[in-house]
Amino acid sequence: LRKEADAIEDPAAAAARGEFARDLQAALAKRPRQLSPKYFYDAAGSALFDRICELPEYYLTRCELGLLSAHAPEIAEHMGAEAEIIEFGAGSLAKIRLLLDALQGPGRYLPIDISGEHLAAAARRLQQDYPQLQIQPVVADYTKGLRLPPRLHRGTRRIGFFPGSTIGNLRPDEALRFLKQAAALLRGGALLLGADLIKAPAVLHAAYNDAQGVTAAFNLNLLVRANRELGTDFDPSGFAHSAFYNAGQQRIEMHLMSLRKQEVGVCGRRYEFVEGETLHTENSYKFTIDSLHELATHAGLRRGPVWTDKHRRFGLLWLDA
Ligand code: AVI
Repeated sequence: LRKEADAIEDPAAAAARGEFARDLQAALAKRPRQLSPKYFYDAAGSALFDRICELPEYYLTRCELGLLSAHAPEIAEHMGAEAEIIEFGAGSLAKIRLLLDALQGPGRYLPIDISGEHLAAAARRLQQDYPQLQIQPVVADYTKGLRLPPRLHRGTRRIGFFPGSTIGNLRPDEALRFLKQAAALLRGGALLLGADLIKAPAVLHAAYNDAQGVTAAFNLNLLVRANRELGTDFDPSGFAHSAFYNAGQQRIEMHLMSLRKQEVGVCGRRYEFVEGETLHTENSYKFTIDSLHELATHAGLRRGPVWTDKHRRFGLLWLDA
């Protein structure tokens, strides 16, 4: 059955699976063991992330939605009419709705996401609610060289939207590369960037160690996904979710920690985990407004207005490209 399914798998899915297998093997072969967080987002992982956004401890989404709805008219004014909006890592397309409600008919909306099924379903729902809007979903890994369809009209302003502090999941060198790429793609327009700010470690810790265990399920789903897609034999009950604030690096680290000595098979190779050994699955960097401006300036973006909540938990930055 597996062979038959492989035979009819579309080439893009097969290539993605091959990349996942190679990256997982490379991650397990080195020390410390670390894998890109992009592998969290299969359909189940994307649904779990949507649940994380609703958790009482996970203030990021609520804060950002609050900022977007409070300042949407002002943001819309900066965007101007007829601009096209390009959202990087668009997920379930909830945040853009706040801007769309304030904008008078953007030219076009291009949501970019790595999870094709999730994006297609979200785009269909959005289209139902905004029938006049031209939506053109792009399934791509926006951290790699990105090619976009040509501008709608010559001179159409492109506004990038990179919310959710997803920038924090990139390594600092990747974040800089991404911003440089965004500056080039958006030249003449701007980037609206949402980022989580440094705060009391206890608040950060709670956001990634929720009482309902949704973040733990999100982290462990990586192993379930590997078993399903790659035929690995991870025992998810043999691993525990571990998340903590690394103050020196100004980041939350998420790991999957082996609860015992065990061996795992990945595409014909076996890898040993000793008790307590981890697979580092995600970094979530936290910033200051100054550190974000410094990064953006380095990438060739120019600082514009900043919106933040009264506790300065989250920042929304306008950066001219
Ligand atoms: C998508 N990203 C910004 C989330 C974050 O907070 O770093 C992913 C996440 N990981 C655990 N909880 C949420």
